[in-house]
Amino acid sequence: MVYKFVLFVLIIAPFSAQPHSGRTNAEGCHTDKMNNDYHCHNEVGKSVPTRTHLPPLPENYATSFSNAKFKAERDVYYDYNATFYCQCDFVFDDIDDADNDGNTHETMVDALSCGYTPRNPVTSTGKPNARVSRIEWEHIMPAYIIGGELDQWQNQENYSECQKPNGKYLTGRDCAYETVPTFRRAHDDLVNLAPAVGELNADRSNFQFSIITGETRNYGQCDFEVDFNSDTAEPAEKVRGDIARVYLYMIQMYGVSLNNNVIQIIQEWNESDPVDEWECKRNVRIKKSQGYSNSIVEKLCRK
Ligand SMILES: [Ca+2]
Ligand SMILES: [Ca+2]
Ligand SMILES: [Ca+2]
Repeated sequence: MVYKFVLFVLIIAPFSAQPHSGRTNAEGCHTDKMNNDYHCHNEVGKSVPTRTHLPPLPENYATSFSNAKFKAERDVYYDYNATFYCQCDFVFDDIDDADNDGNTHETMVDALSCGYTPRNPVTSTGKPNARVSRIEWEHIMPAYIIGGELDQWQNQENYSECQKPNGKYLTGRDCAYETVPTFRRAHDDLVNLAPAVGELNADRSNFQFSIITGETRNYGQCDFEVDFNSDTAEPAEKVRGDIARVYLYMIQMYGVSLNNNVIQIIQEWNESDPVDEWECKRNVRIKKSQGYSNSIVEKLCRK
């Protein structure tokens, strides 16, 4: 526990060091009424947001995951049609019916725009793989990493609220979503959602990000690797910082804990890929749409 706390201090302090006055309790912590935040101070007086209280739920926060996806499309990505990992062009509505299936209301990825070649163009049953041409809203930090350790996720049959009228139980993820408000908020947070090619979202699954030896190109020119042996994925250099800052935010906002190796990688990625215009713009739009956004990005964009 102490180790975890020290780690937290080391990670978060550089982004949030805002010394201020205020009476602290025996653990050096206090409630900051102005910011509606409970946090602690280390020995050099720097603010460390070991957050146990989230800000009040903003009025305009997503009311469900489908509402979050709707908000992401309408308020954030309406004029920025590039997928997160591969920067493939896409449209939200395939009005030209590029795949000739009669559906003009589906998302459509322009594979040629980014040199993407699907790893699995057909499914195991021999049908065209629908996930290669559509975008899906990727949880940059997978839902499993956010809430997979919750008892509601692991042992949903202990929760009567998670029993359906037919006697069966919700999946662990759905049970956590229905019964743990903090998880629900984290799950629907627009900061953590980005449009990705469906196949990449599927392949990445809930794998942790890491550096993978070599540069295997399983997706054509798209610089994205998935190692199914070590359950890890390696994103392109230009999105590593974006990912890192989402991770740092998820730790700070929702108290997600990660192992030391991952922390080290995200710290490096935060340095090697600094914020750019789009990342800043995205963050401003998210704040407007859901009431709050990534304060780490906000500060870096002000510099
Ligand atoms: Ca179509
Ligand atoms: Ca790579
Ligand atoms: Ca970047």
